Amino acid sequence: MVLVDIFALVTAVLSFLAVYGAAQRCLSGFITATCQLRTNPSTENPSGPITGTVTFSQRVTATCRRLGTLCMHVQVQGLPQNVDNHYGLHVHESADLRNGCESFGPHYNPLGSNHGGPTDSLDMRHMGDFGNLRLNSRGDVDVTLTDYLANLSGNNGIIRRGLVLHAMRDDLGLGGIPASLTTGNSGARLACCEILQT
Ligand SMILES: *[C@@H]1O[C@H](CO)[C@@H](O)[C@H](O)[C@H]1NC(C)=O
Ligand SMILES: [Cu+2]
Ligand SMILES: [Zn+2]
Repeated sequence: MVLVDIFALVTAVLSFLAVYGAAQRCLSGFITATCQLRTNPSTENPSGPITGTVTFSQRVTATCRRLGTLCMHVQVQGLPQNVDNHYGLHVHESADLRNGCESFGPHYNPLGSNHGGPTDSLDMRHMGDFGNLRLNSRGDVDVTLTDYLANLSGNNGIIRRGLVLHAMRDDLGLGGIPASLTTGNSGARLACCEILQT
């Protein structure tokens, strides 16, 4: 009799732990996307074509529907040098290539903020203000970036939006001129692509 009760108790405790443990861990996977950067068809790049690939990944917990930090692996070749070899990188509103990268519209800004830098809080930056890429010693870009704010999916997700690489350094909103607060004064659109889920 006592043995049976102990057995029942142990079984109850174990099944509680199993259910509770699963709920705490959640089921997790990754959501991934890619973007194939190409030279802006409406600008001429004297140094030849720009090509690049940005692969995005973000952990997503299926039962909790929480997203982790956004990771981006960015590779770009063929960038022309500029004054300090910094190039602004942002998510723009659309990925409409009808007029090259020009028809991608302004920075994707669902929260109505001013332009900023990646470490700024959500009311001080746009969703895809990823700051600057820098050329490495080989003259290209191969970096892994993380972003604490942007999500691939869900409300205000960046999939199907446009990614733009600019001709100049993004001043991260600190330049003190009107263009700082909209574009970081980062100049022409050198290359762009659509962020597509993979
Ligand atoms: C990103 O997704 C998480 C849910 O996982 C949400 O809490 C957060 O508000 C989202 N971020 C933005 C900027 O929408
Ligand atoms: Cu931009
Ligand atoms: Zn911006």
